[in-house]
Amino acid sequence: MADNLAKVFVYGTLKRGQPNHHWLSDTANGYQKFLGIAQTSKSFPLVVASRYNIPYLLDKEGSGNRVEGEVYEVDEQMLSRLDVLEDHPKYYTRRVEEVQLENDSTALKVWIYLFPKFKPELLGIEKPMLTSYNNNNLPENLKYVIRSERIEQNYFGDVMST
Ligand code: PCA
Repeated sequence: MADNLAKVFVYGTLKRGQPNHHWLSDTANGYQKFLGIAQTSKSFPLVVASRYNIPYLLDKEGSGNRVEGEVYEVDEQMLSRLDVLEDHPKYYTRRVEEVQLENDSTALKVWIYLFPKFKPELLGIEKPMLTSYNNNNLPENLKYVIRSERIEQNYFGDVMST
């Protein structure tokens, strides 16, 4: 593979069995290879928020939990496709953080999509901070709504501070 390869850690809808995994598995988007399950070295709040029940890793280091996710090796084309999905850098911000692979606890520096511009309400007591996201196990009222089923596209005000 002549192309530059990068590592990305996904913790939300991009994981296997989750609603946006097809972005990663679609070979038209580029190359990807699963490297393993990992945990963030630092803790961050992982919450489900907005009227469409989107998972966000809030950029508030030290709160929440060490979060579980999956590490993939990707090429530049795939990474730029994921940037489109996550609307980096306007919405999520892609940044390098350290994670530890589950099997051999190797520390890796990986790309991760954090959510920096969050409303303080997202840290409210009524919002559980998850350790691992799984849309299939969430109650009906917290299930992810895919883009094609969204009525109102302009929902950023639910979650982003201005
Ligand atoms: N997709 C990205 C960020 C949040 C989301 O739903 C991910 O799975 O890591």
